[in-house]
Amino acid sequence: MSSKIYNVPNISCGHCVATIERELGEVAGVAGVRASLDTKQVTVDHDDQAVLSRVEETLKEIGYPAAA
Ligand SMILES: [Cu+2]
Repeated sequence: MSSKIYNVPNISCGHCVATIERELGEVAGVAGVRASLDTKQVTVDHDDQAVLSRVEETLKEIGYPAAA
């Protein structure tokens, strides 16, 4: 199991956190998601690096793109 941390500047309230955790939780291959309002970071647990491109696409689609 590996974890990847994304900086997501658009996180502005608890609703954002809930949306991100729900939507990324549905991405195939994602083992766990934790989003933080305080740090504006999203931590994604995964077994396979290939999952991360789908995670990044999903973040864009739902309006929370990861900072470069
Ligand atoms: Cu919000």
